[in-house]
Amino acid sequence: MKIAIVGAGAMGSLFGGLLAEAGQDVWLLDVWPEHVETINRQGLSIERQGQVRTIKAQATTDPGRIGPADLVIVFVKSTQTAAAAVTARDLIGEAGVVLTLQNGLGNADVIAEVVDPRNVLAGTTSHGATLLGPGVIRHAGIGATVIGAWSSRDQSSARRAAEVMTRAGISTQVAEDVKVLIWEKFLINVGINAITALCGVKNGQLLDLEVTRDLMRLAVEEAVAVAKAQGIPIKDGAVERVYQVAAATGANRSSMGQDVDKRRQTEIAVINGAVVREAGRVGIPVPVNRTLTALIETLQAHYQ
Ligand code: KPL
Repeated sequence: MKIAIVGAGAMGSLFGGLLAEAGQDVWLLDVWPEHVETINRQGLSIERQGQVRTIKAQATTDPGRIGPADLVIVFVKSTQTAAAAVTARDLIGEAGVVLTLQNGLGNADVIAEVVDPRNVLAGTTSHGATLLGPGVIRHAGIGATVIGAWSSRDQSSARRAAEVMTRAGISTQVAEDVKVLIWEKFLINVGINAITALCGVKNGQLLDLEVTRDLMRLAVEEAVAVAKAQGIPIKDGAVERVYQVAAATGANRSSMGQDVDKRRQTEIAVINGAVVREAGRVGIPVPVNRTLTALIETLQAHYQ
């Protein structure tokens, strides 16, 4: 299968690298020339539990070099989704499909404004990865990946993609209703990302103090109330699940924490900012998410 990864940061490089290692025809597309050149010159190095292996892969900064792809996986930061959707549409031609595995709410809708919605797949992944430098990533954690058709009932493309990903060691299931799954992953990011970014701590440190656990709980409970008001059937125990993920990824700095550390624009608009937006539609007050959003927006507007 010919696969293009749009956004070869940590997660894009991980998925692209594993798919290339399994023999798929993979192209990594990224805007960082040094990363692209290093991958083309010496391969993509993946560190996992102290062992490093190097995978031969093709990378480019120019989508025009790739040609029609059967599957395009979008892994850009959500601030870049609209532009990535146009690139993805041009890459799939008539027959391909676009899969988003990005964090946050709204990415699939943004892609489906540009790509025929019947050709859009969406999902979540719990793999963890960190970009260590040009051409080098760390595979920090293995977790489930679940995908499905975004707005069609035909799951055949999702099944084909899941099969190829599973053969590459990315164990992937197909789900009928990916919207609920995306909300469930979203709740994890609502409870963890902004607070770690603002406090300069790792995910696990959020659990050290009752006052921090309370703040996480309040942010997540607001988001659950919004989901329920929109008819999204969130299972009981959402706050406990967020605590469990914080513990399981305890040594990680969240993606928003890494963004703030590197003075990059964050995904606040599709995480706590999305809670504020969605809450406005159903008339629910969400002061904790509003405050977290305002603090991150202020912080990122004043990077030196
Ligand atoms: O998805 C994540 C992120 O950092 O964006 C979690 C699950 C919180 C892991 O760090």
